[in-house]
Amino acid sequence: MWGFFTYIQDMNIHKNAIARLCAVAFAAVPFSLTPTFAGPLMNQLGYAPEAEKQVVIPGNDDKGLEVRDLNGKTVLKLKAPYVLEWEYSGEETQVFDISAVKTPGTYRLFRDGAYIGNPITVGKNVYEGVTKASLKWFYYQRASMPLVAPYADKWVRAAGHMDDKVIVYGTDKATGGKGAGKVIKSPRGWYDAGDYGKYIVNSGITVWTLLDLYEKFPKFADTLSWDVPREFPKLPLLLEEVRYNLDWMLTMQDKDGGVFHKVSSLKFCGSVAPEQDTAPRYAILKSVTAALDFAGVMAQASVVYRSFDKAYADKMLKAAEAAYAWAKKNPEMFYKQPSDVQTGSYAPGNEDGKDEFRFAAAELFNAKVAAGAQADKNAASYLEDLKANSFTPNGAWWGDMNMISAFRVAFAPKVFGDSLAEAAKKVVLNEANNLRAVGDSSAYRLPAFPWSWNWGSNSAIANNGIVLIQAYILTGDKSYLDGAQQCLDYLLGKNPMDITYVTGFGFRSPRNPHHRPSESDFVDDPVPGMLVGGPHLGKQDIDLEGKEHWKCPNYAAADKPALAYLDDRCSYATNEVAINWNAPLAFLAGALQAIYNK
Ligand code: G3I
Ligand code: 9MR
Repeated sequence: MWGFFTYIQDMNIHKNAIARLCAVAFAAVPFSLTPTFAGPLMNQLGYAPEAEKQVVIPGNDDKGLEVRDLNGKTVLKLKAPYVLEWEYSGEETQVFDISAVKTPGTYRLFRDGAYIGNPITVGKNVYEGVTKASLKWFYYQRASMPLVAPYADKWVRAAGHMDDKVIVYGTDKATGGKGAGKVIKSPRGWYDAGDYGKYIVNSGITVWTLLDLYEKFPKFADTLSWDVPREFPKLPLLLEEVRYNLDWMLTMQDKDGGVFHKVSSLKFCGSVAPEQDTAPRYAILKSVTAALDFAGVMAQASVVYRSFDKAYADKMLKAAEAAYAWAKKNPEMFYKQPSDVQTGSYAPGNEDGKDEFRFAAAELFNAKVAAGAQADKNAASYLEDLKANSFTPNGAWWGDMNMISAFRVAFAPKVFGDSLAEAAKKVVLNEANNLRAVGDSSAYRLPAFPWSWNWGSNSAIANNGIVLIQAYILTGDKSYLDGAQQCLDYLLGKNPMDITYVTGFGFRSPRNPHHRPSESDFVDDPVPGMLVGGPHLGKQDIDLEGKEHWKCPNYAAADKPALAYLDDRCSYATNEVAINWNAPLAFLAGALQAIYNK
């Protein structure tokens, strides 16, 4: 269907026509009534034998629940539990705990003698597939190279954005405007999301999360394999994929140590394939957040890659130190989107800088120690900077790297000293305790706060799960692992939409993500393994300024955050995909897979 839009694009019909067509698309979207699915709502991919298994059924009647194996034998009978109301959907629900079902197999649920819902799988490797697919998706996001068979399966495409003639945009106060207009090479890297921009800030939390999955579960990560062309066969596959983006990030550093904020065209292109987007591309401005996110990730990567490639590790550590030095000289140079640039900014709400300084200082000190350079004067200054900047309890997102720095320090008392490590551990466990308390008492058993329901809410839930995984590793307390399970269960089906929010997985999954390669490829199935942004009340994608709501009554009228989702390509506020959303999904699914399959 979306090939049709591409065809229109090729006919150069005015861009607004595309927007109007989106309106029509909203009107045409076959919509069901507000989702009050009879349920049962559950993790549609199943559960590990020892995992907590909870089934949510909207409603409030007194019927119990029966679990039967495929031979029809009843293995568990439960009475109707108490009824709770979920503030984020307005539903009354009943939660049935079927954790006692541990024998691997497939089961069915019965209520009042009737079979309800989907089959439930209990087994050892239920999250291996989604972990691999969510990691392989980064290959599908690669700029500057073609995706070919057999690796890309039916989603083969030509190379787009070689980025070998990227124009430096705008004056550069820190170097007296010498940068403007020069042309640089900035190839490779991952497209950020449904668009074709490449953004340093969003690469920061994304790369950190993927490398931390490797740091926390190296043996598990080494068992993962997916079918992609190999360029560095001596590297573990996960590290080779991340290197594709690290290589691009290194091209974004200027001679003065500063780091360009992003590479993109000046405006978003239409729903076209990468090779059809031929507008000039720019390296747009430098920023202190880009410099610090770059510094933190390069320092982390220098530790992770050191045993595989010392020269590469040394290059990254040197780049990290230069970026940090530039940031110290330009602490207020926050990104301000120029008026003629309309691509993503990763800036509003991110003009604090303290969290990025904390993140970079922690990673740099850790890297200096790993490189045997703790006596170096720079190392001492990184530690001083870190100590001068106490931790705050906010959850991790692209605009707040604090929790990421707390993860680093909490796990390394030998590097940072007991008192700093204890302070960091306290921040992590405090957040985990708050999440666990909400998860264990909410009507959907979901560790979510009111502020989890922003643009990209699914990534907020995944990042909440990561806090709980980190707390489990720090303490061995399984209640944290159960909380992480609750987060993954929501993303994979235990939600009011009764879908998994990951393309290509589960009984029902998103079909129309806001993802230009999927919209323009004449392949009906979207690229698999992508976590869509998820519901929230922002509705930035609906023209609400005094005009009639687009004909998508449930989405436009939704007044509860967990219901405000629309599986439509035009809904970039709820149905786009992004690298900083897939990374925590891969971490969460991978961590549960690694822990339950030790
Ligand atoms: O932080 C405030 C919070 O205090 C407030 O309560 C809340 C509700 O008003 O808003 C929060 O700010 C939101 C911010 O994300 C942080 O969550 C903004 O409203 C919201 O507009 C902003 O959305 C960002 C979106 O770009 C639009 O700028 C998303 O986080 C960000 O993930 C998304 O990123 C885009 C890239 O720019 C381009 N590539 C696609 C990518 C994914 O959509
Ligand atoms: O495709 C763009 C997506 O990556 C961004 O997250 C989103 C918000 O910045 O904007 C999308 O581009 C839309 C633009 O904002 C408005 N006109 C339609 C564009 C394509 O849907």
